[in-house]
Amino acid sequence: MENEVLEKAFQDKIDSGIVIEPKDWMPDRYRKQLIRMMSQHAHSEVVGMLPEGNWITRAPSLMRKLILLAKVQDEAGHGLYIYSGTETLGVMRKDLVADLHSGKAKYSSIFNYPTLTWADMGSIGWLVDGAAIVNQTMLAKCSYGPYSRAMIRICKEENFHNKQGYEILATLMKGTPEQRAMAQESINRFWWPALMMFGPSDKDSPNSGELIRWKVKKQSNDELRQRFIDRSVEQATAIGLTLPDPDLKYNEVTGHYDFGPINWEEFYNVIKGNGPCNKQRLKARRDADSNGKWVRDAAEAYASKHN
Ligand code: BYC
Repeated sequence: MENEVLEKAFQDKIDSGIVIEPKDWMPDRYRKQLIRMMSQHAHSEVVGMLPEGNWITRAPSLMRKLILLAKVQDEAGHGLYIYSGTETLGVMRKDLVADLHSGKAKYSSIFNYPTLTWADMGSIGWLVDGAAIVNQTMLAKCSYGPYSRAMIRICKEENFHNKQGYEILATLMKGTPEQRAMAQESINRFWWPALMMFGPSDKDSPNSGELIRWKVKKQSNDELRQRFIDRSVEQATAIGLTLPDPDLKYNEVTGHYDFGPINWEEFYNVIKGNGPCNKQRLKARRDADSNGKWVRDAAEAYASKHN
C-alpha cells in the first residue's frame, strides 16, 4: 500500500514536470530502466571512439588529424559524464564496464560497422552524431536531473562534431570525381544503419511505454527517426549527396518525408552480436582494460599509501 502511495506521488511529480534527483524516492523499475539506458549510452560513447580512432593516424592533413583527435577525446569525456550520471543511481562504473566486456550490456548498433574510407569520418560526424543530437536533445529534457544535465553539455559538443562531419563531406563533394564517389559510397553504407540507431519501430519497442510515461523519453523512436530523416534530406541535397532510398519522397499531406522499409533483421542481428565488427569492438575494449590494469593497480597502491 505504502508503495502505491509513493508511486502515485512520484508519477504526480513527473506529470507536473518536476525533475527527479538522486536522493528522491523512485520506483525500482525507474532506477533499473535508467541504469540500463544510461549505461548503454555511456558504453556507446566509449565504443564509438574505436571506428573513428581507426582514422587518426591516416587523417589527410595535420588539421584534420587534430580535429579528429579532439572529437574522439570528446567522446571519452561524454562516456565519463554518463558513467558518473549512472553512478548516482547506486551502481559502480567498474560493474557496468564488466557487463560490457562480458557481452551482457548493449551499446549502439552503429558502432559495429567498419570505417573503410576517410569519407566515413564525414558520415559518422554528419549522420551518427546528427542522429545522436536528435535523440539527445530530447533526453536533455528528460525527468532524471543528472542525465538531463549531462545531455545539455554533450549536445553542445555533438553540434560541433556534426558540423565537422558535414564539412568533411561538403569538401569531398567539391573535390575530384573520386572524392565525390568516396563520399557517396560512404553515405550509401551509413544511411540505413544510422536510421536503426533510433531503435525498433514503436510497435516493437518494449521499453518505450514505461519510458514515455516517466518522461525519460519524450518522443518515440519513430518520431525521432522521422525528424532525423526530414532534416537530413535537405542537407544531403545542399551538397549534392543522394540518400540511398528510392522511396524517399516528400509527403504533402503529412509534411514529412516517406521512406522505404528498414531491414530490421539486420538490426536484430547486429544487436545480438553478429554485426560486421561486434567481436573486434569488444576485443579492443577488453584488451584496453587488461592493458591498463597496471595503471589502475599503481594508482590504487599510491592512494592507499597517501590517504
Ligand atoms: N543499438 O525498447 P527499445 C553517440 C535495444 S552514441 C543497440 O526501443 P529503448 C556517439 C534496446 O536497448 C549514441 N541496441 O529500447 C558516440 C532494447 O534492448 P534491452 C548512443 C538497441 O531503450 C561516439 C531493445 O533494443 N545513444 O552519440 O526504449 C561517436 C528494444 O528497444 C538500439 C544512446 O544510447 C540500438 N540502436 O530505446 C559518435 C541514447 N536500439 O536493453 C556518436 C540513449 C534499441 O531491453 N538511449 N536497442 O535489452 C536511448 O535513447 C534508447 O535506449 C534507444 C532505445 C532509443 C537507443
